[in-house]
Amino acid sequence: MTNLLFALVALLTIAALVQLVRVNELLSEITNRDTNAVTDDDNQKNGILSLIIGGGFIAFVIWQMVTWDHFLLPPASSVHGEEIDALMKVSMTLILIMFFLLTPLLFYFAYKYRGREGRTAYFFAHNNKLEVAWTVIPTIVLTALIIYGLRTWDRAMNPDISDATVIEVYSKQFDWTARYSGSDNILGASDYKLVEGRNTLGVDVLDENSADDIVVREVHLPVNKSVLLKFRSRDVIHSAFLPHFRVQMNCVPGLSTQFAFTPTKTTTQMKEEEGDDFEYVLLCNKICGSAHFNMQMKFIVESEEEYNKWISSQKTLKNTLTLK
Ligand SMILES: [Cu+2]
Repeated sequence: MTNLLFALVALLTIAALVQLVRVNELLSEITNRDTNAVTDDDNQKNGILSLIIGGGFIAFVIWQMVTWDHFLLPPASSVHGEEIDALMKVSMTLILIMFFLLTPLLFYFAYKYRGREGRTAYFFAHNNKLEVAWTVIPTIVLTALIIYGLRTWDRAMNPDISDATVIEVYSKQFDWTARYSGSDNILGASDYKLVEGRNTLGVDVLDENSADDIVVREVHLPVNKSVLLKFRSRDVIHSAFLPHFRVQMNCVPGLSTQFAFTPTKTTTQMKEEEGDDFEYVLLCNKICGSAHFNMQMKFIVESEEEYNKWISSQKTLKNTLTLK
């Protein structure tokens, strides 16, 4: 019913506009004047409007930057994250300088060179110096930026993982489960066909690497130690997103993906900086279904002693699932 009303309003609006144009046409016939002709007065009005809209737009951008700044993420809490932040800062600085330089000029020129009776455009065909300048300068700046970006990406995606703690992050509609690889640092084999009863991850209990694996619903990490997350999905594509560590990776059914990083700040440190209710979270960043919004898991970064104490208090799979 509401949709029908909307459609009716839209239809009537169009009809009204068509009638207005028709009235205009009739008027021009009666007064013997071309109402479509652009006059100096029109240009003057449009020029000033351009100044007002341009100025308003830039003011709005500045207002957004000031008002919504606190919604931005705090500085990265991982080694590669700091490099990504630096890259982001350089890119954004360049973009903002160009924006605040060019946008006011664009609107000002629209006003300054507005049409006026008797004024003709200056015919400017070619200038080699200008052509070279606006080709070479952006080429140099953008090439440098791309090389810098590729090197940062390469370092983030290919870190040394030789002594990283291996943890599986398992996604399904609509929650996360993690599996530590235990004292051998090797995850036991798994298969979706083995998902049954309490074996929600489909771990192969006959694989000897499974025995010391630890399944948890909250991930603890020791600070300043490399961790390798291996992602699996049971049903649809999910996306594991750890915003504070600048980590994001798709979890794809039938495929194993991974991401390694090193946390640099403990949860306690972050609480001191960001407020008592701060927690590291793993979120799903793919709209994967109706309860997608609620798909999250807590991550806790702590000192090595605290971590060791916690992990040794957790039950291994040998103790939770029956091993034959
Ligand atoms: Cu999801």
